[in-house]
Parts: sequence; structure tokens; C-alpha cells
Amino acid sequence: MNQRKLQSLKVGIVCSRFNEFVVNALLDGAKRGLAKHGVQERNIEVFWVPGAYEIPVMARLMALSRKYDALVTLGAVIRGETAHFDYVAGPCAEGIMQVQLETLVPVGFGVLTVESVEQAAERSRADETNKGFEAAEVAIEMVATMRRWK
Ligand code: INI
Repeated sequence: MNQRKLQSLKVGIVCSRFNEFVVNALLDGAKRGLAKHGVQERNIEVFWVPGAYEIPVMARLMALSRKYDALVTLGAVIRGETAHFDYVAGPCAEGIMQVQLETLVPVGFGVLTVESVEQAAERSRADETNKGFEAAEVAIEMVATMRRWK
């Protein structure tokens, strides 16, 4: 995709507040990933929801609005923190997949599902291994790939 098209891309980001310190680092990463590809700050909208379990419904609402070329979802589900890890992490991932299949709006999956706070920190560093950064890059790549199909 050329620079002009990248600059006009509208990207919605859904962040969950649970483990907010990790998600803030993922959000920084996602913004850096989008900036690297020329997406303008003014074309990015961020919405916060309480936890990862709430991400799919917000993502679905945003995708159905047709206001965004792509979405990025960011959250942190940490097994050590909860007895219901599997009830949160699985439905969150499946719900997000359902949103992109149903709406054909690409959704980058930057929701960490990890064993410990240490693992979450490793995946949210201020470099290109940050999972928010990766999810943002993937979302942009998918916009380009899906447009080529059209
Ligand atoms: N939500 C998270 O995003 N991460 C977690 O680690 C987590 N834990 O540990 O429970 C979590 N739970 C909250 C959940 O996402 C919902 O907000 C809550 O169940 C209300 O629907």
C-alpha cells in the first residue's frame, strides 16, 4: 500500500484495563507499530473496557460501525492472577476471531495470555518484540493483503 493510503487509514484500538500497567505498554507498542507504517495519530481511536472478556463486544461494535479499516485489541490475561484464566482467555481470543470473520475488518490480536507477570513484561518491552507492536503491524499487513484481493 502506498504512503498516502497508509496515512489515511483509520485504526481503532480496544484496550482492557485489567493489568493496566501491561496494557499501557502494549498500547505504546501498538502506536509505535502504526506510526512505523505511516498511520497518523489523529486517525487512531482508543477505547478502554474493563477486562479482556469485554474486548470482543467492543471490537464487534467498532467493526460494525465501518469507521475503521482495521482494529487492534490489547489486553493481558495472567494465569497466576486468576482461577478463571481459561474462561477469560479462550472466549476473548475466540470472540476476537469471530469479529474479524463476521465483519471482514482485520483485527490484530495483542491480548497476552501468559503464566506470570514476568512473562507479560517480556512481551511488552519497548522494542519491536512488543506484542502490541506486532498486532498493529499484522493489522496493517492484513488491510493491504485483503485490499489486494478486492
Ligand atoms: N481480565 C483480564 O483482562 N485479565 C485477567 O488476568 C483477568 N483475571 O485475572 O481475572 C481478567 N478478569 C476480568 C474479566 O476480563 C472480566 O472483566 C470480568 O470477569 C467481568 O466480566
